[in-house]
Amino acid sequence: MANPITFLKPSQRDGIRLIFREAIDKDGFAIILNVLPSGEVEQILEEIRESAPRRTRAGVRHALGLGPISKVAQQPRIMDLAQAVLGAAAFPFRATLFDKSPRSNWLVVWHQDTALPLRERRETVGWGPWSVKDGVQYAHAPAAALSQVLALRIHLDDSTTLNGPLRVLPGTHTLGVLGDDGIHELSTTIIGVECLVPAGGVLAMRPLVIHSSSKSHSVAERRVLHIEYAASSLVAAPLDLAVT
Ligand SMILES: O=C(O)CCC(=O)C(=O)O
Repeated sequence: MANPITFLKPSQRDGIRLIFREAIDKDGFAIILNVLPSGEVEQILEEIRESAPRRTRAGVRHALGLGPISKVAQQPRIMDLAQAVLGAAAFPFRATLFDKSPRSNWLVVWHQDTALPLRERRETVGWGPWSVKDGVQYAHAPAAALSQVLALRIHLDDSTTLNGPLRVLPGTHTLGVLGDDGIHELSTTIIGVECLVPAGGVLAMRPLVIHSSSKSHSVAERRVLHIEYAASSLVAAPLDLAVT
């Protein structure tokens, strides 16, 4: 289990931000506890329920247009985490609500997140192959663009060893964009870390850190808001990132 970072007094903010940045640089991920109080988590869940989003099996994709989710993405403590790593111009560009439960149970094999949503399809060296998901254009991106992205996974339920938590291979974000064989090889040589995060905590991760998750073996839901932030509107230049 990774050493979690806890938010302490505002006077300790600069020290905590430094520890956080160092963990992201070294391991490609970090866990921060107690970012949102439990009352706020309950309220977010209630607001999402009321907005009745259209869902797929894994949850809700392209969710940044939903009021309650956009509000979480801009919440000052969440923005502060994104800015600690990406700088003051950081902004959210994509949100996914991953909802894993006995009713909708799923797994993902070891992979890196390499596709970025783009405003339009323009063949560009280093980008591709292209695809369309839910009407949004996607291209696999070069490592230089992905290294300017950070995902903040806001836990709306406790993630436990039983309900299909995310597992990561520490340090693999530094290895660039890997093929299936390379990913498989690393998954047999590096010891995976289970990211057990209580509700209200955040798992921050680089998209290139190799990750996976298994099916849930619990009745407890595991809802996670996965929000991706870019360091600036130019990270996909000469292409334009879509906000979705
Ligand atoms: O939430 C999970 O279990 C998997 C998420 C994932 O695979 C991803 O963000 O690419």
